[in-house]
Amino acid sequence: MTVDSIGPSYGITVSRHILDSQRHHPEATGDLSGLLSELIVAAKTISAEVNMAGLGDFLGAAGKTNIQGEKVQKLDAFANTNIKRRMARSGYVAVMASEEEADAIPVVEGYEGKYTLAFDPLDGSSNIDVNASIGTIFSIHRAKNDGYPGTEVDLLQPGRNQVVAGYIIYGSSTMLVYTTGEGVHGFTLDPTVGEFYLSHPDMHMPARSRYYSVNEGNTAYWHPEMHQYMRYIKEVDKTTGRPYSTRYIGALVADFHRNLVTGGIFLYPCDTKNAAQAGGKLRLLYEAAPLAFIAEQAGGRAITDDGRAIMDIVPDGLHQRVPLVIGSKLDVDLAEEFFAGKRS
Ligand code: P6P
Repeated sequence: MTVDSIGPSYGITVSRHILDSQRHHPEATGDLSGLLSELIVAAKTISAEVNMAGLGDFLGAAGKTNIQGEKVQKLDAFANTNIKRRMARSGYVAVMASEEEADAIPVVEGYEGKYTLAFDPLDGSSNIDVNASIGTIFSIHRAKNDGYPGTEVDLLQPGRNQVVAGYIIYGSSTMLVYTTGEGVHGFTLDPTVGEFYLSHPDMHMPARSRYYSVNEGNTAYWHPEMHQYMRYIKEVDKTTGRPYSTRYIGALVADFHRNLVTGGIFLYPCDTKNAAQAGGKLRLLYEAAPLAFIAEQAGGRAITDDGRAIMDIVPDGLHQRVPLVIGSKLDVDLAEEFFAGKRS
């Protein structure tokens, strides 16, 4: 990606891009475009608050704990409420799931639409008070019964069924990255006019990288195969580009976005840190599956540490956790060999 390639696309707003994409589907009713447009309004509102968090009363904890057992930050609560209320009355959604809500979220009666929306309203919120990058992740499926109130059954679909997946990263700039299954496209918010402009058309994740993203604080809790993989990528061997460099922001959306742009591998395997993380820390429905859709569309891979494709896993609950190995294809392939015991 070079600066020059941003120039000619600058004038394409995300709304224009969505409508152009819709033209490829004569059967489209415009509902999906409408859903995305509403979600983008919520994102702009969240971005504005995130960018001023230090000025108002938005830093710190909200004084409650969510279904994940995590302290809810004030901005978490704001982002969650903002998305929930806007989308519940959009007329495009049948049912929603949020990281911040224990149960499926119904929409306003009479406003039932044809899609489901699962979202992490503010991923990486431990970064809020230290002004590090955070983000919103979303996943959209077709509901099973168009126009009727949706249920948890409509939400518990494998990532392979996703219609749209995307995220908004609130970083040095606010970016929207999404896929409808026709490539991955990035848009940068111009806050002076409140528009997302196409800045990263047709994004591709480099096949091989030299960056790894992992919480080394969990080393004592890893399985032997993870230790063997980590030892390998840290060995000195210039002919194979080793040792890799470590980059870890502590917000999945930020670590994933960097790896999408520069290449890299993110690993959060099963560990013995605590029972809640025995099956992995990250949530399938609104973290791993949407990012897996984007990764695969950008030429990357996303698997569990026992080699299952994230996109093939049928969720058994709204907040099911999974181990996650995601990023540059050849790097994930290599990790997979170690985890399968084919290399040591
Ligand atoms: P750890 C943030 O809380 C999150 O869910 C992801 O965004 C991030 O990748 C992960 O947890 C960080 O976990 O254990 O390294 O703090």
